[in-house]
Amino acid sequence: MLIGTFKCWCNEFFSRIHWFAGIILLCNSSIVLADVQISDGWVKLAPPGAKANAAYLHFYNQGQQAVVIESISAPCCARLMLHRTRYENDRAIMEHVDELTIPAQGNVGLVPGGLHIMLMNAAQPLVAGENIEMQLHFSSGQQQTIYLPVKADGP
Ligand SMILES: [Cu+2]
Repeated sequence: MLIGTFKCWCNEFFSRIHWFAGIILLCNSSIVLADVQISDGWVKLAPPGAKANAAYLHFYNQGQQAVVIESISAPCCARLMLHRTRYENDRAIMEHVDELTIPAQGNVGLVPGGLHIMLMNAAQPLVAGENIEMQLHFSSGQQQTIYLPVKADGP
């Protein structure tokens, strides 16, 4: 009788463990994006009247699989684009970039003069000191919200 009770308790205990394990697994699947760490993010305050602001940040993918950002959006602005600045005869040319791949355990830096995010047609002029909310849209279908401060000069 005692053994039977113990067994029963034991079974319940283990089924609870399974249940917890299930929750941890569920959590893990949503942590996939937390594999991407963001640092040194900032939005450069454009001169008054400018229709676009550039944003810079650093991605580090600590996961074992490459991560692809397909698009970026922000409530502040009609459209966000990924750009790469390239120099031709001392002239800076901005090219549209379709998607951004962050290799497994790799870094991608968006910096002045290189890759950057372009925030087009802000509904209100951006103000130094405010934080701009952006959504990163990954090829996995997941999203990550980030906040980047607006600054007049550097990060
Ligand atoms: Cu640009």
